[in-house]
Amino acid sequence: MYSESRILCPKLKQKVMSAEDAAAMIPAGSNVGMSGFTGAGYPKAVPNALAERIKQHNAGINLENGEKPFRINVWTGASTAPELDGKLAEVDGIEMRLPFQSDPICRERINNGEMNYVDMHLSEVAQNAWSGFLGKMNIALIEVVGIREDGSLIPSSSLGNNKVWIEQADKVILEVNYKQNARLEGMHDIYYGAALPPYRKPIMLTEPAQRIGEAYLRCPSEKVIAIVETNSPDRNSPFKPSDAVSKKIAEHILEFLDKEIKVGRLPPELLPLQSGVGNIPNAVLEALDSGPYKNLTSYTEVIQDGMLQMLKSGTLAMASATAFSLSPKGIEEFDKNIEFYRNKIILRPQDISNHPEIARRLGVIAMNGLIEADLYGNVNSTHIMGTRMMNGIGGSGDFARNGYLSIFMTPSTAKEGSISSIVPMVSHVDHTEHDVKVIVTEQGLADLRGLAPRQRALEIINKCAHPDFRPQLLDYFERACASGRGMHTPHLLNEALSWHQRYEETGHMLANSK
Ligand code: 0RQ
Repeated sequence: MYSESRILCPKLKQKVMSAEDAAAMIPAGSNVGMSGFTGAGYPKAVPNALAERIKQHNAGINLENGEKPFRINVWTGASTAPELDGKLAEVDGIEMRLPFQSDPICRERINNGEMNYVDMHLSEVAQNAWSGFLGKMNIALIEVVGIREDGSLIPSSSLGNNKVWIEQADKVILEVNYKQNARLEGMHDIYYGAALPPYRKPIMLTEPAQRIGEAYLRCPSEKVIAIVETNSPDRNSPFKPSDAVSKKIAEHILEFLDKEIKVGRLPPELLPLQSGVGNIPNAVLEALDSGPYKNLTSYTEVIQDGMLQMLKSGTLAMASATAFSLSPKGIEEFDKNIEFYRNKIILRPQDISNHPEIARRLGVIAMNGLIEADLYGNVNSTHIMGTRMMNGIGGSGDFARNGYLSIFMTPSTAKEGSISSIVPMVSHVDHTEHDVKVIVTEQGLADLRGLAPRQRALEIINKCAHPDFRPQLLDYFERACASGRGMHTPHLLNEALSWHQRYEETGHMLANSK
């Protein structure tokens, strides 16, 4: 099929088969651990074939006779792509999904109550699987770049939880993707020293550039039941060019970092950067790249286009992550110049890329998006109007709580100005006031460090809220303070969530909107 085989292990060569035959080996009700993290390194053929099998099976069953629909539980590293999450969700083939997704069809099923979703800190998935909290893993379905003579695996464009899935699963199905660049070989660093308490030792990683593990995934050949050869690219959408709002947010962050350097709280090369995915984080990276910085490092989850650009210009000396999350243009750039990037990027398992101990030791500067923040600095990153799941907490909590600086950023309004991102009380909490150090909107930056709750409220209203919503926020705050109830964190309990209620009833959060 291909001019040069990437399956060098003679024993495993005999296991090559079609995606349909491999999918037929996955029983209904299985817990399947799949590779994939932010649209990189996910299996591309078997999930599709499995979705087709599920569709046919479910069309032929009689629910009234007690026949059960064919569904599986899908565990991954993080989000995948339409070929995996989208296809399986379309045929209603997912019973339970963890730990992170961003697929529109999955989202709809989750919010309609048709799919269970366990939204977890990404650093904790491996430990939870090891401990047995998640149940028994039946099958690991992993994309790799190639299989070496000794049966070890060359990982693909993401590592995620692949090490743990292979260790935990009874059986392994591999997809060897010829489209992935063969020169990814050697870019991974897989730590094999992790253990459960009480046998856990410190993970001695003291600099982002340090290697503490192995370049290949160990995989007992006898576990491998099928190998499918594929030739498809990772699918990610292009980034939107920075708009005025994201540029303004980036400007505020740069000004803040400059000030921190001037007063000696940050070194000139900053501290290792963690950056969430999306257009605003990418705009911040672009802005950093046009600043005076040199030799920065990153200790993050995902390498996006902005980081490639920073590596190229020398702004960034190296980047540690668990996955790529590149636009089609970014993939082209990476493939073209892979020799340049290969020794500047290290991909690690996500329990190491997001490890709380390491994030705290390195003093990461965490920069993530939010959906809404409240007057006191609590942040909701996941739930629209308190009930509807957007994506999930992902790695934001791993870095926000353990980083040296935890910055959250958002436009000050959503949905054409009808929603304020700053509300009296968040309708769901992902990051508590104790973990959130800085909030930034295009209006300005609120530095919450060392402030008591009422001081934080004024800082957030005055610096971050959109002017249309500022008077209504101040009015709420002042009446809460005057209410004679607790003055530490003043609230009017019968009004705290009234902005959300009003939006759902009238389509606007302002009390007197037309
Ligand atoms: O919806 O496109 O339909 O208009 O939410 O909002 O402003 O485009 O921002 O794409 O950066 O996402 C928090 C979701 C922000 C993301 C979140 C609507 C808004 C739009 C998206 P439309 P934006 P972003 C590393 C770190 C958690 C995971 C994480 C996220 C859509 O950053 O998933 O940080 N974070 N991981 O209109 C109603 C509001 C709203 C709102 C925004 N208050 N009410 N709708 N929207 N605010 C990566 C990993 O962990 C893998």
